[in-house]
Amino acid sequence: MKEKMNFKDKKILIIGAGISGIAAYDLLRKLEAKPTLYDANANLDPETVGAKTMDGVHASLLFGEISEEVLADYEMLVASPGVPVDTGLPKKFYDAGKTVLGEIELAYQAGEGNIIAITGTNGKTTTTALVGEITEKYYGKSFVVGNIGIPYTKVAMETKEDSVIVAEISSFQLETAIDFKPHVSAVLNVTPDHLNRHHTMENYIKIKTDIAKNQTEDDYMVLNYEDKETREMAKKVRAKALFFSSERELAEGCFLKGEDIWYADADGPRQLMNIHEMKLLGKHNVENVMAAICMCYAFGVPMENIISAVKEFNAVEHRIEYVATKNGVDYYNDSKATNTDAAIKGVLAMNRPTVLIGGGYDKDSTYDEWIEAFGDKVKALVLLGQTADKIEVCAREHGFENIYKTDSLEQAMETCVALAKPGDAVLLSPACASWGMFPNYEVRGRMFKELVHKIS
Ligand code: UMA
Repeated sequence: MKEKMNFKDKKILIIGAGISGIAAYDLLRKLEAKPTLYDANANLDPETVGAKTMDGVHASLLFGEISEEVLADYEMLVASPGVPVDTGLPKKFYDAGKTVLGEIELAYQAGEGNIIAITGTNGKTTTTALVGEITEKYYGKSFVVGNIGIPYTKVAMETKEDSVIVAEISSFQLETAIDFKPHVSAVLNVTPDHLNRHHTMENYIKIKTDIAKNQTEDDYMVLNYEDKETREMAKKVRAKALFFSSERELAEGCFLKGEDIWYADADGPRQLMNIHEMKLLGKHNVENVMAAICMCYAFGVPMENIISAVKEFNAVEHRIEYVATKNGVDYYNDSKATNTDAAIKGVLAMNRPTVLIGGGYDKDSTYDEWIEAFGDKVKALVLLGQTADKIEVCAREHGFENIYKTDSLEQAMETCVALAKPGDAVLLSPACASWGMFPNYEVRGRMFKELVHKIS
């Protein structure tokens, strides 16, 4: 085991005063470091931000411009996930040979326990919540943390040697991992996302593969056999690869055969359950379940406990979440579809004519495949946000003309209510991040749900 970093008395700058930065600040204070919480947004109110930390009005805060002189004073940087690390302040720290770490590494250094770490372009949150529930039921307690919305740093001090930590880890968070070593890792799938930050697909894939960079032969990496990129990862890591497949029988791992989920290992193949016994919908969720089975079984949870927990598990909020039926129209919140791949799954899950709300923050994505997936199902596309024009152009290129552009989610909802007929569905599945209009996809999803409930 590598020696843990010592933070005591160190002057550490934390960049980003969101939930990750606030939790990092408190953790560093508890570790007797001397942290300062910095945010590029000069308009933040020190009192409001200070009140979120354990130091209240006495919190050490810095907002807006920061001089080289002040910077030179800090020996370490903790970067929040949303902060790009190849430019700006992080680059300055790297160039000066100083340590840059993020939420996952800081929590790993401060905490203890056995880690299951999950990444992938899509399905992370559902799979993390499911693995969290399976392990919680079997071990009595598990810490479910990370990109799912609870900073790992927030609970790190509560973890013990025998704690179970289930962490959803985004590519943003993996970039700043150093010694972080899960016992079981998973990369569910890799499709283009966040390329404005990671620049190339090669770089994005490398970052995802790095979830296993410190794993050894005693550890496990769960991978999707049907995703070329994740299948290839098995060759690049030391961990024992464990595959799942929705397309073929595997000699070892979890697979779908007809409508049944099977598991095979040295004891031979065995049938585990029928897919209709689970409450989650869609093929992508069968894959998430199979990944969770592999992870939990490798971690040591008995198979019968895994299967009974899988059967009880419900969909996660904001992921093709049924909201209500109003005037014969079913409303679905898929705000978590922040990229085209996730949004395609949202459209495919609909089984009726659909009025689709799309658009948001521009991540340099292309929308062709999403629009091609509309088929005859999407009857109208209601657009909002920065990407509205770009999506409109793309949709028209693909011959889809029934497009309505709006300036707000309220206006988009009014348009949907006017367009949808009894028997139709209205689906918020934007294929874009929410940033620019909302702080995050949860706020966007909740606002959508509120608007649905207000329809008379
Ligand atoms: N900021 C700067 N400088 C910058 C960029 C941002 O100062 O260059 C400041 C902003 O002004 C803002 C703060 O940083 O005040 C926001 O920090 P943040 O964007 O890291 O957001 P947090 O609230 O700390 O939440 C982060 C994750 N956010 C992102 O990755 C963008 C949350 O993931 C995560 O749940 C949380 O930490 C706990 O780990 C959200 C997300 O959208 C859900 N993730 C992306 C996704 O799922 O696609 C990756």
